[in-house]
Amino acid sequence: MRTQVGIVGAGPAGLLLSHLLHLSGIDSVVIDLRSRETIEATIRAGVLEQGTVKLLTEIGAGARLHREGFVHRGFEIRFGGAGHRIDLHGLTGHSIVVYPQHEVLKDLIQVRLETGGDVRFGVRDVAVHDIAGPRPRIAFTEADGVARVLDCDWIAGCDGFHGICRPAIPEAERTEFHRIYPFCWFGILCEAPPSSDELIYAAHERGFALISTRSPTVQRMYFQCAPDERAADWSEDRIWAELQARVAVDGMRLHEGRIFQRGVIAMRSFVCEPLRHGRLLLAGDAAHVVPPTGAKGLNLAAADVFVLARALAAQYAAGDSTLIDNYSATALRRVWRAQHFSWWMTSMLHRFDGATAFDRRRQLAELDLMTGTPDGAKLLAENYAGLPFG
Ligand code: RFL
Ligand code: PHB
Repeated sequence: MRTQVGIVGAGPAGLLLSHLLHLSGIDSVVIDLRSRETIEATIRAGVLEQGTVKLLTEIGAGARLHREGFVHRGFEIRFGGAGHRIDLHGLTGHSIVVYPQHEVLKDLIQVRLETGGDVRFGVRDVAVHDIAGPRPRIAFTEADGVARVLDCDWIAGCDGFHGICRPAIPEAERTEFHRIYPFCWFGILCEAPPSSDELIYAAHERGFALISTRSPTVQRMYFQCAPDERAADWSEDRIWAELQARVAVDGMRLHEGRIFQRGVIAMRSFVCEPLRHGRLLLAGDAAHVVPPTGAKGLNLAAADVFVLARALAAQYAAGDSTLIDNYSATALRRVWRAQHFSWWMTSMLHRFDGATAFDRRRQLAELDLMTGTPDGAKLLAENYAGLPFG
């Protein structure tokens, strides 16, 4: 088998890259360990930046997102017993759209298959070979048991944080930057009407909480928990008591309902540099991870592959390698800005064990600066709505 770009991973990065390449006349094959059904049912991100929405719209994958997604022109930060609205649209001219990642994936898989895309789900034994030379290969076993070798010009490692592409780069050729946070998020989905028209990020003495949404009848909520917390140990009453306590202002109560999905989510910051080794190009979570507080992970994956697709198109169309040679540096600049923002939101909004009374007062002063001054709010809004792509 042969293709121009072999793509490992059918998450947001891999599928979006494959379609962007197709629109530039470049062939690709996408392979993924998971089945299509599993990919389309896994609950992850919820917030799309304006740049991601624009890109999905331009490539013909935005129709349902515009019909079913919720446009939010602002969000709220709660602390010190009061709510503070960040007027995203007023401050930046941009909004965000709340539309779940698995719905984005359904839309991308559909457009990719409708336009003749080659996406192979449920493969196993994936390995990449000869990545430093001119003819890299991907070996894998198809879902039906047939062993394959895919010859490529380039391999895109879009296989997420636990994938095999990044570790295929010799250790001496990459540098990894890590931060693990001393807490996790307890995430739930529940059957209830929305409690608020906009997302609520709450910094409470008991810890952080986030109120998000999925549909008029399903809500997504999170609260900061200990790293060793076990989701099964919590009764529904205890979960609701914790959420209600953390978001309480002026007698406002969350609408409660049956909790039908729950899980504990690790919080980490991670970057691998550079994003290229020979003919292997990393994008998305394979190369970097952010804590979910800034809602940046999926959006960063989209920004990476936007830059990467443009670079590969210049290489194929005109033999111009300038953009591909600069891919890592170009993408990493935005990656580090998003790393900073995600770390900053996390530091500002969470309770840290061992924090002193001074630390807590300083945190409140920072929240006051960011929500209570026009310059602070604008900085927050610009970063949350998303930096330009490319
Ligand atoms: P993915 O989505 O992890 O996809 C990687 C794919 O590669 C496959 N794979 C392999 N395939 C072949 N061979 C192998 N050896 C393979 N190993 C792995 C996997 O099966 C998978 O299908 O990476 P990608 O495409 O880079 O996309 C990244 C995003 O998924 C991630 O950053 C976001 O979900 C992060 N995130 C959020 N991002 C946002 O922009 N906004 C949000 O509001 C937001 N909220 C979140 C989040 C992530 C969360 N969790 C669960 C970590 C909220 C949560 C709770
Ligand atoms: C979500 O809706 O899942 C969500 C929203 C905002 C975040 C993280 C997750 O910052």
